[in-house]
Amino acid sequence: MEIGFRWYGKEDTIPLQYIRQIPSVTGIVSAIYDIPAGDIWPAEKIRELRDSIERENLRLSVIESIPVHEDIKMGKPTRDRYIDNYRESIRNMGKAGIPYLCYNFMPVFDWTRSNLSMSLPDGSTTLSYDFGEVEKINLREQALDLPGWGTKYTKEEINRLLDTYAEIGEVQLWKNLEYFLKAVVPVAEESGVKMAIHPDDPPWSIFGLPRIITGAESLEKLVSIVDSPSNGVTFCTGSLGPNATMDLTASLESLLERKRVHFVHMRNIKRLDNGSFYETGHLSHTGDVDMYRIMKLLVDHHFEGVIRPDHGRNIWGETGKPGYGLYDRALGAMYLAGLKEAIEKGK
Ligand code: DNO
Repeated sequence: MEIGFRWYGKEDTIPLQYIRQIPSVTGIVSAIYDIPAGDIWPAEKIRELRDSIERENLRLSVIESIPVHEDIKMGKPTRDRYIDNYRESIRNMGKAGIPYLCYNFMPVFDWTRSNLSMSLPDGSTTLSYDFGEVEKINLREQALDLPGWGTKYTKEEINRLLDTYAEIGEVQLWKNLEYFLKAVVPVAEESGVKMAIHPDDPPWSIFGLPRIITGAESLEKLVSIVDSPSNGVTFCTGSLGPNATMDLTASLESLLERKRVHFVHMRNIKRLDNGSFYETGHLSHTGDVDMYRIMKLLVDHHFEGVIRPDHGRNIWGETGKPGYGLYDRALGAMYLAGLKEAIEKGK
């Protein structure tokens, strides 16, 4: 198991040199951010990214993410062209020797929060999700721009997307995912790349858009669609944690037994009433995710993939990209390394 750290490329305010100084971190999780969704990632650009990381004595372990073009998710006739491009990007990743690819299949919006700076009693701030508040948002009336979405839409575009996805619904979205996986997983396998879908965050439908990667059953269903080690999951404890009905450890164990977990996002959340939640520090007792049990399963199953501390709070006056400051994520990495050492040596 390798401990990785997400880095947003040269634009990131956190330099690789700082990440290198976090004891235990050897892997970098990154992406190329200036390629439009749907275009091919050229081999040369991937190599450049890889080499810039290796020059700092780190390694590019995971691509998070190559975005899946909306036409693929919607099953439009144009999808085949974008799927071909995706396959080519995977081949190029393989040639550069990058082993893991994290992606998601969330319609239109990636992770969603209602507050980016909720105050905690210790004076830190964190990301939170108020279920009622998000329910009240009418996207047809109100423009929104939240982090993680990467794309801005006009009112007309949003309306068109909402209408199209309302027709698609969950059943068809699964079919579109299946079509995509059947086309790309064999190429990933040939290329030595392991794909790892990221669960929907939060794990339920928002703004009337269908969302399907929401819990234990959907993860099992996903890995069964194409029976290949290249068709796996990113087990994100903070995305799945808000699903109060899910037994995270049972699900992780089953997927580890099937050897389909390639990447783990370690993040803790605290559930509130009615589906609301906020993100806590990484330590188990601050939230609802038992990080010790997650790490124990990874160690016991000789997990060979990559884990990374996920979103941190803003502490020590740090400002910056929501969830992706240096300090709290570095504390998270150390906590995870400590858990790992204790479990390994306690055996
Ligand atoms: C949020 C991240 C997600 C993730 C994508 C993967 O912090 O975990 O944005 O990168 O969903 O495709």
